[in-house]
This record gives sequence, C-alpha cells and structure tokens, in this order.
Amino acid sequence: MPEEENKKEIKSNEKLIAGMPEEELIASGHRACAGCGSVLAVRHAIKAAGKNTIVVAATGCMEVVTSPYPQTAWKVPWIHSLFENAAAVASGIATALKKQGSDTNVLVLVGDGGTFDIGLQALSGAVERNHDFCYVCYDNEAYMNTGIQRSGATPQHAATTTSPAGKLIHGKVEWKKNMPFIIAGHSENVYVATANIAFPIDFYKKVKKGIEHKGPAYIQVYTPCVPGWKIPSNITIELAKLAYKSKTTPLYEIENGVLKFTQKPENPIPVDRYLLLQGRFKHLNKIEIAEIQKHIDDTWNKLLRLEETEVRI
Ligand SMILES: Cc1ncc(C[n+]2csc(CCOP(=O)(O)OP(=O)(O)O)c2C)c(N)n1
Repeated sequence: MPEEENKKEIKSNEKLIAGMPEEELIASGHRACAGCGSVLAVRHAIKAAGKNTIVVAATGCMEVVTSPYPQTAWKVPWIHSLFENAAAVASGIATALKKQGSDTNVLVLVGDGGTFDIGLQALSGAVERNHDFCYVCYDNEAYMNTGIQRSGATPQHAATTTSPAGKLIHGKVEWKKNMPFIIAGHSENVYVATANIAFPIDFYKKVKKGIEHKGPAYIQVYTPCVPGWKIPSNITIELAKLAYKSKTTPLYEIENGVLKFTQKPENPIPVDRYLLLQGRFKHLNKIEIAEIQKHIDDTWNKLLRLEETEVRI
C-alpha cells in the first residue's frame, strides 16, 4: 500500500480504536501460529461482545490453541461443544439465560468446516427457531486444525490435501458455498454480515450489532491461514486487504432480508494479484485465473443489483 494511503488509514483507525475497550478478553499466551488471522478475529469478536458474555466454541484451531488443559487463554466463561452442535449448545444457553431474565450475551466462534459443513444442521435449526445469539464463523477456507482438508468454504481451484493440485485435478473443483445467503434465507429476523480481518473496526462494529440484535446474528469473517494458504507469516493483513481490493471478499450486511455494502474498494485490482501470493494457488493457469475473475465479477454485479433494487433475499 502506498505510504500516504497507509498513513490515512492508520489515522482513521486510531480515531475509531479510541472507542474500543482496552482490556483484552483473550490472553496473549494462546498458541496460535505466528500471523494467524483467525485468532485476531476471535480477539476482536470477544472485545466487541464484552465481559458479560458466554463463548461457545466448536472443535477447531481456535478451540485447540486457546484451551490446552490445564491452561486457558479465556477471561470469560467458555464452553467447548462438539464439531457438529455449537449452535445447538448456544440455543440451550440462550434459552436458559432468557428464562432467568439474564442480559448475558452468547457468542459462538466456529471455523468454516464446523459452520459450512458439519455444524450446518444445528445452525440452521437454531436460526430458524430465532434464538438470541451471535454466531461468528472465522473463515480460513479449509479444515485447518486437522491438516488442510477442503471444506464447503474452500474456493474453486485452491489446493488442499483432499483437493490436491496434480495432473488429473487442479485443486478444488466446486465453488465456495454462499453461506451468508443460506443463513439470510432462513428468516428476515437474522442479522447477517461479512467481514475481513484487515478491517478490524468494521468487524468490531458488526459483532457489536450482532450482539445487540434481538435474535440470531451470523457474521462471517475472512481470516488468512499461514500454513494452510502457504503464505509468509508477515503478509496476513496485506493479503486480506488484497482480497478486499480484488472484490474476492465483499463487505456487506443483510438486515430484514435487504443487502447493503458497508464499503467498496475504490479502485478494484485484478484477482491474480491476490491469488498468486499464495502457495495454494501457485498451480493456476491463465484459463483458471480468468474463470475465477469472471466468477468474482458476476458475483459482485449480482450483489450490486441486489443493493440497488433492495430486493429481499
Ligand atoms: C465429528 C468430528 N469429525 C471430525 C473431527 C476432527 N476435527 C477436529 S478439528 C477439525 C477441523 C476443523 O475445521 P474448521 O471448522 O474449519 O476449523 P479450523 O480447524 O480451520 O479452525 C476436524 C476435522 C471432529 N473433532 N469431530
């Protein structure tokens, strides 16, 4: 990023950060990898939710690195659920709190594998039943904790251990599942938002809104993974910015079924600038890059049309 632009961004972030609480609710002694995007998401999410919160975490990296018995990095009550039932556990807690007349928040933190695939049934039921919780999916685009297996969130053509880049197949065949829309399609009373760890203030505000929303909230935050994406540990945030600038990760909210962008890149860049910094995409040929670019442009145009027409999802 040019220095001037960088300075401007730091200045505007400083102003907003001034409104954020200083106290960290996840201790610095966790065991996440250097450069882990997901642990930053977890840190900001619990800051936004605040001390009066019960965290539900399904099995995955963020559970493993913050809770190696007999230690914990958590300064708030925290419960580990199975991989498949985090939203069901959260439903039970939210119901009990309601019965007690308690104002304690319920924050659910689950990876994309536990959200897009294996926990989808529990999440779908909980959203449909209108439970009051804020569900944050930290999306590192694969099952990372068990060694980089492809998930429903893995983008097309990305290489993982179960969608390798070889002679016969060239990474994952299918496109990424559109989870925000799947959740938005459940009910008009679900607050849905997408976020990106390169924009922590935007993410913070969305989690706060999700926590304050009466009913279910689903926030999907894009979090680069150093070993999974085969990137150097010092480019996590820069790469996340390139994802935003190349329109790979649109930032929007869906309220009452209506989609609105929260910000748009001023001068979008071609997607290869984002893709080719990552080892998981280094096998891509020109045809595949063009295919990805077309998919991104089509999706972007669809989102613009939805925003313009205010058609309910
Ligand atoms: C029912 C079940 N199947 C498989 C596993 C093994 N497992 C533990 S963590 C994990 C990966 C989790 O992936 P994701 O939800 O994307 O979170 P991440 O590891 O990327 O943080 C898997 C497959 C499990 N614990 N339970």
